[in-house]
Amino acid sequence: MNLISADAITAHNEPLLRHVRNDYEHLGEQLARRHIDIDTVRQQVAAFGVAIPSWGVGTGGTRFARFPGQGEPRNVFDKLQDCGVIQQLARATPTVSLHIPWDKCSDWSELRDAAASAGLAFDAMNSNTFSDQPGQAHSYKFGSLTHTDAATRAQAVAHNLECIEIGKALGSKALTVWIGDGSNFPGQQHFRRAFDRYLESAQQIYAALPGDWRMMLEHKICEPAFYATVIQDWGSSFLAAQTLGPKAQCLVDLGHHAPNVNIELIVARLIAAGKLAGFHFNDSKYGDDDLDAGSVSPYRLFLVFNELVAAAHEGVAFDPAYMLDQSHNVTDPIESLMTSAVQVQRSYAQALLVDRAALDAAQDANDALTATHLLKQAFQTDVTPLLQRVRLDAGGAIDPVAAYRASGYRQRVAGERPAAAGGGGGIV
Ligand code: PSV
Ligand code: MN
Repeated sequence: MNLISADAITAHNEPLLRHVRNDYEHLGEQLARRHIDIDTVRQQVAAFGVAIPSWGVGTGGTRFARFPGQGEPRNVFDKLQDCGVIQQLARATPTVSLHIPWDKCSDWSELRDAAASAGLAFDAMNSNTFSDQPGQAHSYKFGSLTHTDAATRAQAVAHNLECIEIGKALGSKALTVWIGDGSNFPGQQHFRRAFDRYLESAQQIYAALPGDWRMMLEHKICEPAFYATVIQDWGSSFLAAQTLGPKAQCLVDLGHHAPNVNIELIVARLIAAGKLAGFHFNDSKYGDDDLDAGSVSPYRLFLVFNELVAAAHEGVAFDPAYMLDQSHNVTDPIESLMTSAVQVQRSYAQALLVDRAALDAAQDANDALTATHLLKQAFQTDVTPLLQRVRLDAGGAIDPVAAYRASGYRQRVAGERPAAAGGGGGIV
């Protein structure tokens, strides 16, 4: 795969090396005063990875319009190449999550080899029963896994089973199920019966999961069913996961909650119940805006990681899957995804800096001010030199966006990939 040359990355890094060395040393001194060993934190951060959604490298859109970018990927191989560049420069995204049928191809072993040559592996598979595909026998206009018609439900189940088969060929270990099912009018749908139908369909999918796979149930408060979605909130998701069994867990997409909902509290509850599947990271102001992770509320992202780090620190066994899920409407997707991956990595690094013993003591003493100060102290620490060092050690770029722009990659692929059509509503 034609990525960015190693020489170009070295040329970018060379003049910055001295600054990274000095800044890292300075940060190390600051952290040492707080009894934190910077090298230990660096190793933990270096082991962290967040998956890229294959659909994220294409330009997104809204219900109103989509404005295509230059050199958009034409197929799953182009998408993998873009993901390869992201990983090459930012070194925080070793896996890609596919969406079927958007990413269908004729030879899965060829795709697996292509991924390996770009230094990538496959994360969770995503099924799509929220839109109709050409030639499909039954429409999902009124639902899929919860449809009133048994044949439509069977078709949706069969699609999920196909996703599992593809995932097996690619080395994936999880299936993420998000449905758009629900209702747009009060009275349109019998709430309890629709949920029962969901369980019945999901049970058939669950039964087909290989022993070492997980089924990740993704809830969403609204859209496309704006009155009520069947898997609306973490409560519905949790009920379903409980009913299905241990391989079913709840996936938290940060954009799928009502404004002001305390997402980090939901995360804590799911960890405690052994039901946290993982995350789709993005940010939002109003709803499922799919803005870049941490672009609006970086503190909230940090607070989510604070719960994860706290649980790990306390020895709770859990293994969340991390993925970005964003729609890039006005930026180059590669730049947004690199920036978001680093933002997620940053939040993790900051959460590792929380003085857990002091926080425990402040909580036990009901010292609210000290407790919240301890979180702020970690959040306000600029860990940039640590992240730069992690990228450098792994062969990445000190400043991924600058290196990417200097490489001319987008201009190159724009010459190879014909311009995509713009026009009407895009994916969300
Ligand atoms: C739905 O809004 C969602 O978050 C699900 O994860 C889908 O798979 C994805 O977005 C599709 O864009
Ligand atoms: Mn999502």
